[in-house]
Amino acid sequence: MTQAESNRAYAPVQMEVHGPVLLVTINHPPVNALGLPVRQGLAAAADRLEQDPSIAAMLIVGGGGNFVGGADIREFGKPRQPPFVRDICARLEGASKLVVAAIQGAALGGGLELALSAHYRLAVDGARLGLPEVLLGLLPGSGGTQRLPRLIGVSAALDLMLTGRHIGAEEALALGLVDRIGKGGDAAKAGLTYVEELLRAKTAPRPTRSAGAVRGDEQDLNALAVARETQRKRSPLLLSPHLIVDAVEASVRDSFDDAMVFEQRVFQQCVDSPQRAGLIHAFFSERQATKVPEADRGKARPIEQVGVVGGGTMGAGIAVAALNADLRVTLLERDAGSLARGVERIENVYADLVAKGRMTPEGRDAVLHRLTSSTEYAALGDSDLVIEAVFEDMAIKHAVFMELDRVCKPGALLATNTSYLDIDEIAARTSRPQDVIGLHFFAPAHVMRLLEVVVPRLASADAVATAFAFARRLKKVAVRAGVCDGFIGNRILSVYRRAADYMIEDGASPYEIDEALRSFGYPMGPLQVSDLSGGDIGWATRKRQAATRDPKQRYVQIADRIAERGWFGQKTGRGWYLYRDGARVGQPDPEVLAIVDEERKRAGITPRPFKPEEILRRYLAAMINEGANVVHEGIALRPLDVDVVFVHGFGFPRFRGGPMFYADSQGLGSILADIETFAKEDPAFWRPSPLLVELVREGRNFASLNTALA
Ligand code: 3H9
Repeated sequence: MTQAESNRAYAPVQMEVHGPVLLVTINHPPVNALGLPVRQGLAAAADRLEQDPSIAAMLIVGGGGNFVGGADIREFGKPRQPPFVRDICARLEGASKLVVAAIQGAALGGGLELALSAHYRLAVDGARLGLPEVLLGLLPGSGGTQRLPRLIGVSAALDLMLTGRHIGAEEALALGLVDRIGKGGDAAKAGLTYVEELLRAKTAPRPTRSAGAVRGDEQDLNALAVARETQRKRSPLLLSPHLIVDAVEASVRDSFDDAMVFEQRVFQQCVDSPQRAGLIHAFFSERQATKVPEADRGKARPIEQVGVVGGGTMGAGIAVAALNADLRVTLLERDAGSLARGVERIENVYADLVAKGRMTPEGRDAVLHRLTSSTEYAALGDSDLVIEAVFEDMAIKHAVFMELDRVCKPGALLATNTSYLDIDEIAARTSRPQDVIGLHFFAPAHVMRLLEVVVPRLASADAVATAFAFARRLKKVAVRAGVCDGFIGNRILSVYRRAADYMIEDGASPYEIDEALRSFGYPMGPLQVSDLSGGDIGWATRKRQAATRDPKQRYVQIADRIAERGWFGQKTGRGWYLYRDGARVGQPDPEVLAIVDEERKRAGITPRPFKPEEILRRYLAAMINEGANVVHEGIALRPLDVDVVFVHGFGFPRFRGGPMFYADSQGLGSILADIETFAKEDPAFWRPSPLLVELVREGRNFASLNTALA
């Protein structure tokens, strides 16, 4: 290959002439994002279209399987450099020659906006179209808020922009978003045929800005009003959904050019917001978390057959998660009765989906066909992976792993779903500790996306790589954790929950705690969560920890007093809240407040008022400080791993990026100052993490540790 040929091969935007058609291919791995080199290439292609008299039309396609994954989101927050996507779009739309986009793979965000500025669009099977900017705290900022409603109508455009959902070629055709579906999967080939056809028919350019689907009638106004009200209820703290509605309203109210000015203004407002920074941090962190040293070194083993030991809530949920990933599953229980109940739990999940119309009976049967069940360990002999989800008792786990060691084929990955037990100790009971790992699912296991991959000392790199590949197959967000009591999530949880308990005993009502956390963006407060998951779970943990608890450590007994009454939350009709007549939303319970009062008296505490701001500062400082400890000890590889765990497993508001990202945004100095202030009243609990102290001393932040490893 000559140098010229090789330059051409690696150009982010390539141009090839096919008769009268200029074929423009965007080739910028991994997803053809519209970074500066792509924008420059597209601007050059627009020049060529305008200037070359032998060219009658332009066809834009993406190379490497995707059209365009959107703006290059690494560029947000940095100085913007022209040419801008919106200007390129305007030039293409205004071209006097025909511009066609042929979409293969993802056409998302700025990628779809580019396609919207073409005069005609074709999508091949498997294409995914969408404007997911809202998920990144943004709005479509290259004309999407104006062209999409004009093309497909206000209501459909609002739906796509406010959910950020991806749609396939068929739905895009039905909505009028594309004009044709190309068969065969090759966008360039199908696109060239289409352009030739359009040229033969002497089809004129058709600017989307002049499309007529915005009518400004009652239906449009009603769709806007409904969207506004829905977002007010659903996302009161978010900025971009509300601005999206405003921008679409501008499409109804203003001329295209005026509305574009408005779009640009509100887009910039989103770009400048901390929510955008938090959401983009969350996006990259999820991907970064899967980059662990062992996954590079090791080789993932194939997994098709999964064994699940234990058919309780967790085991059944894990089985469903594996079945949903097209895997074959064998459920094992110790006796026929438990096995039947386990299988029933799994069947119920699918029965529910069928009842809700989200699955056909045939689809359910096909899934359940891949499920087998047994009470004999021998049935797990050909499993590639076995996940144990039995009672949290070390002796029982030992027995299970000794059996697995006996029956499983060599190379099978043996995983425990324990939430806190020492996996090194479990591994040591087998003759193959290199194949033992923790796969810590969160309930309900088929719904919650977080999976902690807990890596014991002797686990092989292949075992870790296999666990991460398995997580990807299950579409889980996997985070590597080291072995300690509670791993990343539950260990940190136990500390900030203590901070909450202390505040309750010192004078904050449980309901004030929940309210403060909801106002921060949590969907539920910690006590509501406790009621939902069952107060008996935390009670059992506290009883287990009692033997090893430092007797000098402050211990608040309020939760125990509630649990002792059998008030375990929603399932028993009362817990921290009262659930009258099976209600799912609890009411504050005066009897709980009386228990709190009694306990304060017993502990000799005179209650004092807590402002919401103080509640948040204490709760978050405890979380961040323990997060720093977890990173310091190597339990989490990086601060971003803690962020991913909290966003996906513990309801931490995604738009705040995660606790460690949030700490950086507040300034680590102020978090440390808070901890030092709180330490004056309880130095045993409020011990600044050595890592936090070090970072503050060096004027660094948690992000500096993310980039060091990225
Ligand atoms: C926007 O467009 C604003 C406009 O309205 C206005 C201005 C024009 N930029 O997910 P994957 C990286 S906002 C930079 O594992 P998949 C990703 O980090 C944007 N990088 O692959 C990863 O990197 P690494 C609107 C990006 O096949 C690698 O690509 N667009 C971008 O499972 C592979 O990613 C979106 O919100 C990007 N835009 O899924 C779409 N996208 O290998 C966001 C990805 O170093 N992207 N990367 O870890 C996606 O949804 C998925 O990545 C996609 C591919 C479906 C495209």
